[in-house]
Amino acid sequence: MLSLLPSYPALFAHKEVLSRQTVRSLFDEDSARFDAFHRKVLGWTFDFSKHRVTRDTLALFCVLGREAGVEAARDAMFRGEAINVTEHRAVLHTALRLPRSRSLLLHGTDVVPQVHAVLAQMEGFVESLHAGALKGSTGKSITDIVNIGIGGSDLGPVMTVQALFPFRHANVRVHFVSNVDRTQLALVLRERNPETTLFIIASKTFTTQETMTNAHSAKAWLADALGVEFESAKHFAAVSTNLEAAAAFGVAADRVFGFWDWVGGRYSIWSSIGLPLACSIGMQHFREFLAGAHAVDEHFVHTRLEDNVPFLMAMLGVWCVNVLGAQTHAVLPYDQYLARFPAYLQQADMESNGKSVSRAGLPIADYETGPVIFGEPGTNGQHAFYQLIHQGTKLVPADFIVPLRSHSHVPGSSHQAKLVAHCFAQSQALMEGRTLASVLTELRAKGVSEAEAQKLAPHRVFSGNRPSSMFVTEVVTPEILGQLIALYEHKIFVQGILWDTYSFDQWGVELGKVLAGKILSDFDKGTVEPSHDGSTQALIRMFQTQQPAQR
Ligand code: G6Q
Repeated sequence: MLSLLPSYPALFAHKEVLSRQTVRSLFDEDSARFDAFHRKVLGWTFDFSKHRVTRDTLALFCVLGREAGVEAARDAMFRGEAINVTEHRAVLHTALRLPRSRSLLLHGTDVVPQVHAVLAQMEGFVESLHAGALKGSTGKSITDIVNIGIGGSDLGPVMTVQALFPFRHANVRVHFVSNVDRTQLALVLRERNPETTLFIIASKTFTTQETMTNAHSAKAWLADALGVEFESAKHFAAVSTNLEAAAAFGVAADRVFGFWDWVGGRYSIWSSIGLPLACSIGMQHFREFLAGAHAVDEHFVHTRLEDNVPFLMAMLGVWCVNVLGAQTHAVLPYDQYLARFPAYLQQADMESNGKSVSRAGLPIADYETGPVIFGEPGTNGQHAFYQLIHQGTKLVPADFIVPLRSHSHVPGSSHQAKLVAHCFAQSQALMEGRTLASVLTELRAKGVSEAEAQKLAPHRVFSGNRPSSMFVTEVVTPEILGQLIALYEHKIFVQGILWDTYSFDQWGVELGKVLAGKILSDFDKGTVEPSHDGSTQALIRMFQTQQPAQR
């Protein structure tokens, strides 16, 4: 447990020492502060110099990481040990991005050839699609792919297809349906031509209620439009570990793309769950995406902790949450194409480390685990929730993510310069703040009366000293995006080690599913199970009064 590590108390003593200084004063004292507190990792520069840290803090981070056994835990994951203990599984999303020349034995079998066989199968499918050779049941080429999946079978594909939109293939459009709310399916289908639409049913288990409900509705939509005799096999593909269930649904064997139980849902974008992305950007780009992530794996495995970026990201998070008291963490991409990156990370991080029981099964009572992750693209967020980050009572550490070049730049346009200026300025403002004296000076200079200046000034003060990291790259490409996601994956992994949680299960999503089943059974039977609480019973009756219209 984190609180039992020998060096944990030293972090608090160190915080006291640091509290005599601000980050601004640390910059004033040390002209090389940026040099000491940034790292380059592949195509990214990670600047953490605006955090409340010194060289002593970094040394403590490394001591703590070694006491927690981060390196040994990392190596066990990469070796394929069953580190997902509560589900008795290995955690090998890193194997999905291994080059063909490598091997990795799991229970005596090399998984790398299996991984590359599925990649080859994906390649065949994607090439036929792009060539217009995939035909629907009326003989027309497929032009629109609709991915039906939820959670890990949706968020990665949605985020990456959007992030890499500039790399899309001209002949294909990719759409997503995840919610069991029929509105999402209806909105996607109203613009589609059934003759040229193919659905990918993406479900690791092929039993998820939302996904199967949408899949059956999609089949009914096709049958309505094309006649009940339409060739279903020409309009469906499936991505699943449950090959029998996919076949039973009517998906042709060569269009079922497998993956393995050692791939967690929220870590599955690298597997055939990435098929919608491959359909959008093509296999060459998809392989570059995998290569980007693999390069980060190599960095994570082979770099000493002092320079190991996922490790440093993780320890800065632990420092902010456990020592400085942060409850949240903002993810702020300054790239419209990365708009869904915060939502993607929300799942990756909060489903992994939103736990309150230690690996030994004991309650974690004396320290906090994963923070609330939230965010929106800049500059929009600046006009919405940044107020609280700058002047609220809470400490909100932030990650700014910014490519210097935009895919949408046109000569003479100032959009990108303004976007980047705002990004840099926000992290500067959070760190520097603004003193009462400087606000008063400005108000007086504007001719505001002394009484009015004294009244207004406190509202315009920024405390500053608020930590943020800056992730800078030249331009987002498949490889660069692969690197970014992998950096965060390994950060989450390291934090799970520090917090002593099992990061690769998600039992917290189960109870609601069970209770929904009971409520649905009440809806079906027209009864109200007396074991429900009074509120739930009343709510069930409210729906039942609407039922004739809603069933
Ligand atoms: C992710 C979770 C969860 C999962 C969905 C969809 O790590 O396991 O979000 O991805 O519940 O599950 P299926 O892919 O089995 O439909």
